[in-house]
Amino acid sequence: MKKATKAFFLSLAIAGATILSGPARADGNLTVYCSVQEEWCQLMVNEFQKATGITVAMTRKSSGETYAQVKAESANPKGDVWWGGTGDPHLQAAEEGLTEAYDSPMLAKLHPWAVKQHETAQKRTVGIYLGALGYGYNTDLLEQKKLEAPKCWADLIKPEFKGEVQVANPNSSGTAYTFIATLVQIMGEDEAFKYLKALGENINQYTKSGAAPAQAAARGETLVGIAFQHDIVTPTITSNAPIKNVSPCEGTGFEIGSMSIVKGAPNMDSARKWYDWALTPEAQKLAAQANSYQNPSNMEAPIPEQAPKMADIKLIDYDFAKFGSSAERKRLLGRWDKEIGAK
Ligand code: S7P
Repeated sequence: MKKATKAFFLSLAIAGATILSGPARADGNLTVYCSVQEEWCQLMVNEFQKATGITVAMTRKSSGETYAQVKAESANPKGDVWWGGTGDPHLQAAEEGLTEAYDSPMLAKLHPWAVKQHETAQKRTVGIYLGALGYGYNTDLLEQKKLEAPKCWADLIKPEFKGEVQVANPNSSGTAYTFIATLVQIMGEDEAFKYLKALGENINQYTKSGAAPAQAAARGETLVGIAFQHDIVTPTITSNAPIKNVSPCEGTGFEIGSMSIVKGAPNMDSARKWYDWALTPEAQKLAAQANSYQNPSNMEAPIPEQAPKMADIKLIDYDFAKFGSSAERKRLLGRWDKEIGAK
């Protein structure tokens, strides 16, 4: 047989064998829904692929949006792991049976707050990091506008801040839901909604993503951005932005950033491998490399030196079981839509 003909038959045989053996083994793939900043999502994916050889398809969406996607796909799940994002929607997904119970061998290495999140969710989610809520203001704009520096939540509803404040929409953003739940826990629900209504007068935009207001304040597009404090630190490191971080004087809420395996995940073995790996100190150290400065949940993972110091922040005793419950989250979002969002 001539060389070219031989090569032709050889390629046919290889193609046939590939078709007969079917697609790549399901466990060699993984679909991750990621709810932190894109840079961190991408770094995690790259390092996991290197460490395991598993091919990862990743989509980045805010926490509320990912919750909605997991729910919409529940009859025919497409995602395997939901990694990152505020804990409340992960707890809601757990309660609604959208995620899978799992006991990772890494649990013993985690801080008690991360394990408590796992227990609250009947093992269907786990804490991966901690971050406090606050706001940042652009120091150049503050000086230009000759305004006194805000220190408290109460300052943000003053008339001089009209049109100067940005926060996300709580339907898409876990950060913004944490904000509402924080106010309700500090002020009581009716006072909190009065506050949100007054704040509405000063809001220039309800963004989709929770970190966007911090980035906008860093760029001088808004004077104040309400966000997690670690998201306010990031632009000071990446672009030396003139933004000052504030821990509000009344106290503030915090998030237990969480991770869950989707119920009926098509690639369950790979999902568990990701879950165990994401709880190692090596994986958690990647956050700072991607300019994300939360407090990690593995006790052996170092807290980045740039991370806001939790001990210096007046933290409320955030009731995750209540504010992560399906009924409460639905009710508060419904009330926000009716009284604030629709206006
Ligand atoms: O940027 C990191 C971070 O703040 O983003 C997560 C957040 O839920 C995603 O943003 P949304 O508010 O848009 O949902 C936080 O968990 C995380 O610390």
